[in-house]
Amino acid sequence: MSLTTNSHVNTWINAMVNLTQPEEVVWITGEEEQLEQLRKQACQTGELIKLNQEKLPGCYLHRTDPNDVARVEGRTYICCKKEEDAGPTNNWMAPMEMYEKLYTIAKGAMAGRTMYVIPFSMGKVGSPFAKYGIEITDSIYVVLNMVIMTRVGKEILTALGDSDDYTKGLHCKDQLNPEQRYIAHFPQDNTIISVNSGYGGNVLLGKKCLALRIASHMGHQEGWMAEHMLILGIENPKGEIYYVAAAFPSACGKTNLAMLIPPEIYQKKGWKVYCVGDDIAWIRPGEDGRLWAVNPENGFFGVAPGTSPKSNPNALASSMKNSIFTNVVHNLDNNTVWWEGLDKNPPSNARDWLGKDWDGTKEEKGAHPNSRFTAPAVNCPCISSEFESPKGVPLSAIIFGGRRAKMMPLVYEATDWTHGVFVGSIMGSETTAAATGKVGVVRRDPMAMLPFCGYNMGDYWQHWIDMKNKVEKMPKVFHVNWFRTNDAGQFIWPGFGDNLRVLEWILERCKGTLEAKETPIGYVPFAKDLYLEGADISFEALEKLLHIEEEKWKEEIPGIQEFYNRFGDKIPKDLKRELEKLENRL
Ligand code: OXD
Ligand code: MN
Repeated sequence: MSLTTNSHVNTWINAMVNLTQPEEVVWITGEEEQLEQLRKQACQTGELIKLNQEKLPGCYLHRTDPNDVARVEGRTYICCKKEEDAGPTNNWMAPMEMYEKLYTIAKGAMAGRTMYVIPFSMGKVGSPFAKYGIEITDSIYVVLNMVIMTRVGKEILTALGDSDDYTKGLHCKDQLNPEQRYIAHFPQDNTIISVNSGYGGNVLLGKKCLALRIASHMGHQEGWMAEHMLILGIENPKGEIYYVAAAFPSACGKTNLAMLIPPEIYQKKGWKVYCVGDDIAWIRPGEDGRLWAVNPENGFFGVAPGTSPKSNPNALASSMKNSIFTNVVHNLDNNTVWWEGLDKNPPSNARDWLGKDWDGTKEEKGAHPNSRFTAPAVNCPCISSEFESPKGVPLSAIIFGGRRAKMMPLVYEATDWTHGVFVGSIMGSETTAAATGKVGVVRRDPMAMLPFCGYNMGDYWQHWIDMKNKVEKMPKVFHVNWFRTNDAGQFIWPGFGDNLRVLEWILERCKGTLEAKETPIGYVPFAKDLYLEGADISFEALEKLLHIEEEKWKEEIPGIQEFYNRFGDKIPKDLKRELEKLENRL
């Protein structure tokens, strides 16, 4: 029976029931009793494995189909009426054509299965900035992940009332056929349809699909921004807290930066870091002339491999209760989990992410490189007191970053907002396992939004530029690169907690208390201004990391030009001008 009298919702649900023909329809109320029943059921069918409840209370393990382990950018579509509104970086199909294709796939796809109806909110329920959605799915795994990642339950329907202002999301696992897998967005209808996948980024429709692709379109219409950014608060020894947002491509350390532990010497002085979000920021002009950011999510969908007590103890602690692990190693000796980089002691009696016997001596990795933990944000030891604040936090700085082994300095600052938009637009990064495709090749990933911008990227850049007319005190814009390597292929910058040293410089620049070196690409720190005491890097190595290799930058220009040319008339004039200016300065 429906949980709401909202006729828009009921008409749509009925249509989807007629289409997919489920055996039963279950509305998710958000109540623990119902969720516990679903967990039990999923354990009976093998969809979930209940882990050691003493060591990992409330935790479960799931394995996806081996052909279904990452986001599928090649099969992700923006289906707006005009192709040019999707732009050259998105796959496009006309809405009617895509609906027809997907309704043919979804026809009868839930026969013999249960349809779960999940009312959810991105952002705090009742906040003027929250966006409501309803996801229909035939997967208990999706229900339980959505419960962690978003706010789920009856109260969303109460807050929605009779309104039709909600995102419709249909997800059918169907046969998990990769040839028939589609993640389709209909921004003009506020609708998402995802078929033939069970992998988080493709099926937790509140996350990439709503909170980035659909929300970026909404933000363009409504005068705000939906960004692929972490948000963190930094408290200095004076007790002042500053907030920054940072955009890095998938699997480039956003979760690590968002939960950073200050180096010991900083801790002693009283520095503290608070996590507001690790993946998505919704950013709006505030009444006080600043930009304010909220994290619309309620949990973390973090990459497991590499997460360790050393690299990110806060993420690890977050995943130690009420969490779901996907595609990691199952340690059979104590019914816990393991992944590469957790520690140096792989279990000797285990199953790998495929469910095959694994003893840690094999060359093949035990956990999939894109294996994940889904953990409630409230578990995070450094979660910000502002995490639930409906109005969010004011931003002092916006930081872009990529994974670049060569050329890109440790940090540089844009000369003004428009130059900052330029810096974001030319971001490049080596690809990772978060999406299917080749790993380690440099691709342009503007603002880390290449796979997530729900409209023409040229219009998106113009929207960024125009924000300066809406906001008096714009945050300063920076670019960082933690990933420069030496000739032996080792990282030069120690990274992790030591990144606070760079953040300190950034905050000083925001306050206007430090001079910086003017270079053709922007302002770069004088090496003496980065505090190195206690860091495992020499002054000379730091100088190298801050050196601008002008010849290499010149070589980048044709690639940027070529990338910009793809946008034709949509490329903002301001960005073309910034590119010319860069060329002239080099
Ligand atoms: C993610 C991603 O899962 O960016 O956050 O792929
Ligand atoms: Mn992400």
